[in-house]
Amino acid sequence: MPQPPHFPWFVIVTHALNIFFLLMLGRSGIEVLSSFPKLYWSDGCPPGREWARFSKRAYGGDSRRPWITLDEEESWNPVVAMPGRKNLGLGRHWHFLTIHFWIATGIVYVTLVFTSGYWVYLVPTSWSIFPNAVEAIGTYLQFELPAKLPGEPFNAAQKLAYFGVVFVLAPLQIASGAAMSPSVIGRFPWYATLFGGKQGARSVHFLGMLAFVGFVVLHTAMVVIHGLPKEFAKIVLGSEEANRPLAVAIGTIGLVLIGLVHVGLTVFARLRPRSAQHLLGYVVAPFEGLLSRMFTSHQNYSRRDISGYHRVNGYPPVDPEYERMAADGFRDYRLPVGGLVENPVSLSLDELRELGWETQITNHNCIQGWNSIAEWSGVPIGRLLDLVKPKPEVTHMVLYSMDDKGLTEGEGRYGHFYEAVPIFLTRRTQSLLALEMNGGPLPIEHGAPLRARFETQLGFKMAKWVKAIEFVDDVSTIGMGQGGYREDQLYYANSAGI
Ligand SMILES: Nc1nc2c(c(=O)[nH]1)N[C@H]1C(S)=C(S)[C@@H](COP(=O)(O)O)O[C@H]1N2
Ligand SMILES: [Mo]
Repeated sequence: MPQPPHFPWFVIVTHALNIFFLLMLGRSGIEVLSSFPKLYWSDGCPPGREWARFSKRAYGGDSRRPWITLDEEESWNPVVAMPGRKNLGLGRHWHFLTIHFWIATGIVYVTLVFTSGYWVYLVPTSWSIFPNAVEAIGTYLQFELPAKLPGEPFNAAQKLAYFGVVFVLAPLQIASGAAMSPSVIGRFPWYATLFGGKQGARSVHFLGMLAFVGFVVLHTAMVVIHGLPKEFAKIVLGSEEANRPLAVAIGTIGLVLIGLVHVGLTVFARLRPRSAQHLLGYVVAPFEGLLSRMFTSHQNYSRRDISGYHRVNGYPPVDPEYERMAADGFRDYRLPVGGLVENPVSLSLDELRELGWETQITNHNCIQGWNSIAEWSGVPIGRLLDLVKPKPEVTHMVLYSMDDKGLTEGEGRYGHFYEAVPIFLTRRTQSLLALEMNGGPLPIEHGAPLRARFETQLGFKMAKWVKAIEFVDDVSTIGMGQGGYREDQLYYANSAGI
């Protein structure tokens, strides 16, 4: 086979795309981090045990006032974060949208690397690459340029660095990213343990991001050291001998365009968040929905795994009626279940218990990034469905909650919490209406007297303080019509499998 060109077209194109995608993944990833700017090595995120904290505020599990994890969110600048200023929902949308294209680009690149024979320039085939790379670095440190490997486009240090980025760092980011998805770790709990748990995966993912940043900084510095016009000629026009001023002009215009597109998309997301949510949702939602459909929860942690402290999200209801009910142990609480059903009912807690009882120890994944393991006991939702018999046209089960966010959350939010859950999730294993937690009655802050559990979904779907349940064939007339309170007010995705 003839030697492939040193800078073939596919390297030029995928390199340019990567500049755009990595910038997007980095910025949107930073947005995700801003919603819970703390990193842990152990699941449960024990308060005070973070190994890194990018926030001045520290909360303790022993705080007197109940505090919620939305209070831990930081507002970061849109220059760095995409789209910035506390928009986790859209940050995740941009991240997941970009992942589609970044992975597709990677597949095309790696396929062409191997089918074109380009791999010989990229994949070291001898251990001598290590001493040679050390020698090359030594040469750089003497302010000289090391020689290229014979007949190849790169010196040993470059070859090793590029190999590491393509075949170690990028796959590690993909693998650690997947280990944070509730549907993946709900179905394959062992997978997250490869990274030391979800928090380990989150920390590895962050360190991988830093490695990418480090690589980009060094790589850019090297372009300058090697001679920017020459390097641009190679990566823009494919050859050192190409017209260098032309290459610099095209390359510079390309970089400016990438910057302008980032600015444009950021401004769009900030000014028209609902349009951005919908537009991005077209691409992201099928992917999220597929994961939720493919995987059911098979979690079976042991009592030893239960987290010592379980974070809270959402302040409990503050109305006197709730406080009165709580004071007498919810004795006269009744759960109305209606909508498009054959047999509407209204059940007391004792009547609910008689429908069936299950206990499970599972991993709770908040969209913000923390997790916690707890034991939940209650009624399998399938039993409730057997009783009320939803009609065939039903698409969602809607859980209405007692907490009015306008009274507790601020930030311009208003209205009662609710979440609509696709009907296929309700008959899944480990889908519960929980009445107990860790062997005792459900505590007020965790949703007493009744909260939902969907163990492959993000936490925000698991409505607490459930007031009523309705089966519907259309969610567009409920709340702001986005399928849930967090979707309405925080632009979260409607499906919550990743
Ligand atoms: N009614 C109601 N349910 C809710 C919320 C809320 O604010 N109100 N927050 C949700 C979110 S974002 C999460 S992560 C979980 C947190 O459950 P926990 O407080 O028991 O840990 O509850 C979910 N259910
Ligand atoms: Mo959450």
